Amino acid sequence: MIYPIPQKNNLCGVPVTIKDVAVSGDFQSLALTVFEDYGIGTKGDFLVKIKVKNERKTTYIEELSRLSDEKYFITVNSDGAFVETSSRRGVFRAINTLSKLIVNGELKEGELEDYPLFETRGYIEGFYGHTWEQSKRLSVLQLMAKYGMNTFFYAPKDDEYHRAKWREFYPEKEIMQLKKLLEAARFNELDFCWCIGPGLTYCYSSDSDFETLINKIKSIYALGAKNFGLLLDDIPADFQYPEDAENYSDIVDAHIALVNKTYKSLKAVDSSIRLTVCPTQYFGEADDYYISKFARGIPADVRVFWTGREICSGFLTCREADDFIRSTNHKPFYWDNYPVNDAEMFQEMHLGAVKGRDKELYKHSEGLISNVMEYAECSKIPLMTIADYLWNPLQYNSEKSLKNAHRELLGERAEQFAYIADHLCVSCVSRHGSELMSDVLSHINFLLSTGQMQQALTEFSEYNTKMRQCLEMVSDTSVPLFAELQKWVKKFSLCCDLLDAILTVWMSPSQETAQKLACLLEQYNSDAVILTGFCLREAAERTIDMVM
Ligand code: LOG
Repeated sequence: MIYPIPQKNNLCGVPVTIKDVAVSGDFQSLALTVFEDYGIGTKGDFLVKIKVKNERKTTYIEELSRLSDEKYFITVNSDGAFVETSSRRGVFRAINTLSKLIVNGELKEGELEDYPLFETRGYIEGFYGHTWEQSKRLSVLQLMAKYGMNTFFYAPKDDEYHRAKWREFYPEKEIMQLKKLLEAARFNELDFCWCIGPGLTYCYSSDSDFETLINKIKSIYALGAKNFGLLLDDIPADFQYPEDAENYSDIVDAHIALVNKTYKSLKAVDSSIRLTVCPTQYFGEADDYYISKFARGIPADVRVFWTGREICSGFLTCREADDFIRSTNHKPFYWDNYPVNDAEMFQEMHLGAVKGRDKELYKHSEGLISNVMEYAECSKIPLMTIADYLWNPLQYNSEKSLKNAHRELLGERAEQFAYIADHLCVSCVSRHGSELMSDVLSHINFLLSTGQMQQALTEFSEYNTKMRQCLEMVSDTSVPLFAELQKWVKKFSLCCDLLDAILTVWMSPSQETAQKLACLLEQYNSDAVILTGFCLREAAERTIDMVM
């Protein structure tokens, strides 16, 4: 199985085994680069012919009643593959799919037709905390492109030129980095959207502030960006300057005026510029005063960010999206606060697959942008599942998608990694953690209750051994993903000690062994880092009670 799952995969004839391909037709050099990225040779005799057929660069998708530049067809027979699409983006998607099929040994004769269901699929560096290093940015961007995302929003709260010092222009070094990022996004067929958050100090009545804002945006436009975001989240809900209070009766009027002025100025610069805004009320009831007035007061083609019923929403539903559309005249553009783990969530690590987003949400929204964690390597895991969901939500399977993410990112280490990942998925999308441990412990408890002590001990020590092996693996900080996890690895080590102490009490029950277990449990519970809770505590307490 390849991910994201293609819409219509009828490549089910005779298997085709190839080591090397050759490329002819349109966008050859792009195709060669993609194949080479997957380690596929490009001097072989299996010919991949590419035809970009359409001047308008788009193809109609019946099911979605819209045009798309991402739809593609692949026809495979014994001596070659024929790719047909309407744009460079379509070629990029098709060659990624072909490469995955070749690498997995899943290429067969037949036909494949594919397109994404969500129109806008991406992620936003929009968290509070250390901004990502450039190399991490590039690495996440490439991976997400490989998995079919088409949008990247640049909005790190702690990039001071984005927010705190929004009036200041980027110094040369930062400008060069943004330029590189933009080029990488372009090569990888992601729309790059640069955002500004002036609201902490912006004076809505000041012509000079407005001019500065537009000039700042123009300085990024000069690098080639065409997508911009004006973010008014997490700013004072009241006026800061007396002149604003005099000129506007309400903050929402000031925000509407600002968006409209910005829109007009940017469209005058280049009519193809696209504007997205984040309102100050970006979650909650869709018919509240601010959000309905705000969105009704701005142009229809300005996208409006919305995080759902909550800041971090467990569920995003079609029904709530429809409420939003009715009250605002805009489809919600989801700023999905998963997997982000900043602010009050800083003790949690969000490695679980995305869940709780309706399968048909693509029909009721502009798209979805996922807000990531300060931890770039860790973010890749949930992001891969989000990319799968967004491409083909109807066939999305969270467990399989997560397994695939582990395999892609960890290779042979994936199976062992599952022992710690089990405890790192409590978040707004799932309150249930430690499912694997919970199953193991409850089975062991069953064995004990039915007098099968020896079997219980065997299974428990096997589990503990696996946990220890996993601990040893994730303690290797030369692996970037593991390096980011060290805060949780420390507690995981305590968890392993606790499991061993439980086992010790079983094997030699005494006041002494039980006392040691009680001490460890206290130490474990007083560590604020969030790892596994209930099932482990229960097992330890039950064991202590047995003796004391
Ligand atoms: C911020 C966001 C932050 C997130 C989670 C939005 C629109 N803005 O409450 O930057 O990462 O929550 O803490 C936010 O969500 N505000």
